[in-house]
Amino acid sequence: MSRKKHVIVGTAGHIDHGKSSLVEALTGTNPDRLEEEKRRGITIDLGFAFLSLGDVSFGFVDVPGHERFVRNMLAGAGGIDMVLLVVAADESIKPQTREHFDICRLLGIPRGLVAITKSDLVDAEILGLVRLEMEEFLRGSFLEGAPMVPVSARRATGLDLLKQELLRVAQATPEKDIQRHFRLPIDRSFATKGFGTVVTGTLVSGTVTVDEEIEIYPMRRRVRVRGLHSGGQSIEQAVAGQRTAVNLAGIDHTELERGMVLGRPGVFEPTRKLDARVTLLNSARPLKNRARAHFHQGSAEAIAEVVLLEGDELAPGQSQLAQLRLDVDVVVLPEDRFILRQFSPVETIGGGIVIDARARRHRRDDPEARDFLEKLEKGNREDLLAALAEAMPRGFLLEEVRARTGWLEGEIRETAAKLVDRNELRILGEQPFTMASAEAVERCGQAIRETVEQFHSANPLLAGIPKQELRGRVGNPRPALFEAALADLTKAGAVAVLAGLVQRAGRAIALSPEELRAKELIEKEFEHAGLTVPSVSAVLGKLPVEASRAQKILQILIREGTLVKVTEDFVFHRTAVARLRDLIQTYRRERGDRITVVSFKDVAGVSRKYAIPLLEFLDREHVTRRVGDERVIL
Ligand SMILES: Nc1nc2c(ncn2[C@@H]2O[C@H](COP(=O)(O)OP(=O)(O)OP(=O)(O)O)[C@@H](O)[C@H]2O)c(=O)[nH]1
Ligand SMILES: [Mg+2]
Repeated sequence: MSRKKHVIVGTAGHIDHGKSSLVEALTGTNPDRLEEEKRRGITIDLGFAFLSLGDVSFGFVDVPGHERFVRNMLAGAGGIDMVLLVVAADESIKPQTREHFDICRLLGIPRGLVAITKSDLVDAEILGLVRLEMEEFLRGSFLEGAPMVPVSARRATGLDLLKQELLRVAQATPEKDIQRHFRLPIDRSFATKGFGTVVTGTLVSGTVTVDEEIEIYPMRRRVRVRGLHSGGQSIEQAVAGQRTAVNLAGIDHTELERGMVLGRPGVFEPTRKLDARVTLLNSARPLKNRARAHFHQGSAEAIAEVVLLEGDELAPGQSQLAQLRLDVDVVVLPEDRFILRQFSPVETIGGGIVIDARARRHRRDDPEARDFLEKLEKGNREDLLAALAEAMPRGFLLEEVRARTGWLEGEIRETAAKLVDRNELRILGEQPFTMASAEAVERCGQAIRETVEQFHSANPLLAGIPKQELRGRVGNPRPALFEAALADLTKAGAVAVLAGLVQRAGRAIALSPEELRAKELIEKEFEHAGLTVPSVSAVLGKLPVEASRAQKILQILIREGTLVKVTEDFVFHRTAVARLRDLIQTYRRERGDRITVVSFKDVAGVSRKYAIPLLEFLDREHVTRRVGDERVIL
């Protein structure tokens, strides 16, 4: 069975110009489904109809023309492939003819045609005038030279020609991509008897199959597809370009609303901040930096603060890089088009194209941020991935790239491989697929080396710095990046990892058994000596190791804090020093806060030889202070 081409046609045009009547005349379905619409004779919300012509299956999205319902029109316009611009022969161009057409241009809708409706109400001369006006109006736009067909829904004239032209334009219209990620912006949600919750929308990319688990964004709830319908038929799989009704299991329809998006689990990342190129209509007033505007994308809407990145004001007809800060989460991808409407009074003022869907807050005058966006905007895939890698110096996962770019997994891997060949990127792990720029790994290695050096000089007695502590000290990169940088250094012979400790390679601090014994001997000797210590040279001279070794071991004991150096010649065990402090405090309690050298000798049980250096040591330690010949105990 040859597959039909799926094309979504959206109507556009001023109120009462005959859009819904024309859709009904073409398809046999009255798109005005609401009671209120029927009663008031106007369209309020989106209506849908289907038509099969030749090898094309059309989904019609009929929009309201009333200026108060432009936001509903926008929810439908987001998914259309071609526009059927409707203008009534008896009224010609009116405000929403212009506004709807502006919206189509801003959304980048590539093709369409014009129906001059109500042709039964005017004579040939007027019809000719309207045609001229429309040609003038469309000059220079994507609809310049597009078919323009006079029709009458009332008399059923011109419909065959219009169908022919619809088919011709549809055949030339690019089809939505079924290969890309499944994305369905919801435009309606309701409950049906026997089925339960149903949402509808235009399937803008990918495919969806019955029984599949999908995710509702931005609420991030996973549900099962119980059934699918399109054009009133039950189907097993819906593909991009189809109007699709999705019957969902495990969720109430009141929890779902227009603007939410169906997608595969874990693929998208909702965002409130996006960088974009914003364009202002010629007819709009200048847009000031940080002005608020209504933002419309897909079927979603939000309030945006527009932070201009290239000036304080955006002039009519101009475009500029900008950051949009939204009041709610949306699901957008680069190259998505959006519409901006003035905050108040509400009217369409412009639109734009998303450049970075996961933007960071950056300063307005930050040239790096601007360079980055220009790279994303103009670059090819490799440039883009390289720019992203540079922006994520801690390393990043395939999933992050996917959410930020909308690329498929295969595209990401392929692009990564090219950058690896160019030595610009490193693949750090497969499960999960982790990458970092070659430069980021290099910089991390540099930081590791510096940190290890600093650690050694601050802690000469420790073998090395624990790995986790080191990772924290070098900016907490992703474990995979840290390990890669460490492995590079190990391979290069710069550092060594022993029992979870990282040290400078070739650093030998381990003591020999002999040295260990010497260390013990020194410690014991001083511990036993209390405050009447032997001279350092006497202790070291007795050791079974050579003098320089003995000196080193003494240094180790002092750095460890086991021994306390009081003068070049006198070293005390820390327990002796602690006992001395206690004695001083007891003296203070019992005999007051003044002590002479004589009393000190008495209390400490030492001769003058020790008393003077010890008192000077206590002064330095702020235990005592010298006042004349006496000490005050502090
Ligand atoms: N004489 C004549 N009247 C028409 C024709 N098409 C529509 N009308 C009438 O024009 C009025 C508006 O038609 P709709 O089709 O509801 O117009 P619309 O553009 O859908 O209006 P909104 O959706 O509210 O913007 C209705 O009373 C129709 O009967 C036509 O070809 N000839
Ligand atoms: Mg209508």
